[in-house]
Amino acid sequence: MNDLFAAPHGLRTDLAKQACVLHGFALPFVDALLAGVGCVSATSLFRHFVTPGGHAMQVAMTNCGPLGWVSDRRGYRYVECDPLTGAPWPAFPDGFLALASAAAAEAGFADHVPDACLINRYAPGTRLSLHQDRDEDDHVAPIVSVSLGLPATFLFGGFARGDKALRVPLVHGDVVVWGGVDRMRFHGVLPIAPGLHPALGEQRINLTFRKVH
Ligand code: MD3
Ligand code: FE
Repeated sequence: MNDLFAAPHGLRTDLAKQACVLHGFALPFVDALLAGVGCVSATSLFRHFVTPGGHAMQVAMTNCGPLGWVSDRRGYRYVECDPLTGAPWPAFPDGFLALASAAAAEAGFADHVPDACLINRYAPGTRLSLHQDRDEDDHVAPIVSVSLGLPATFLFGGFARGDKALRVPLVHGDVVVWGGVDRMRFHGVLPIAPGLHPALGEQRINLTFRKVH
């Protein structure tokens, strides 16, 4: 969608040696991505996982692809089946893998084939506190993150929780790719500001493509 919330396509911002923002890279894929999120979430509903500490997460989540990330009182892990349906997670919808590998290649990671896509949904006021993604076996393979809907401010941190974090504004259609030496950086999302996105309304959707095994 060509609107004021979107970034110009083609620009790139390097955040670190092996982390960058590909501004507007997902714009040509947006219709397919939104249709895919609709299909996936009709089968495997968005839900608020409970953390091992017993708190419901603010971000609502679902998954598609061979593996999905889940959390409960027993911990965080990747599983083949949705605990709500008992069935395998929905397959990657059309366009998902093509976008993920094209973005990874553009960022310098050739032949990236993810086996999981975590879909996060943020309402205004929702935040994601600083964390590392360490539940995957592969701590070097890139993660491709696609932002849709309301804008967000990312926190791009260092390798210790207390390291100073860069604030990175992200808008509808932006893709962030990070891997290699930057794969284990702490990161998070500041509370989403209230707003109404023309295509998505009062929400931000983030897709993260990962290689688990
Ligand atoms: C990682 N999601 O699901 S991805 C997650 O927007 C997660 O929903 C966020 O973190 C979201 O685990 C962030 C984008 C991102 C951006 C910059 C990073 C991840 C990063 C810098 C270093 C490491
Ligand atoms: Fe993360």
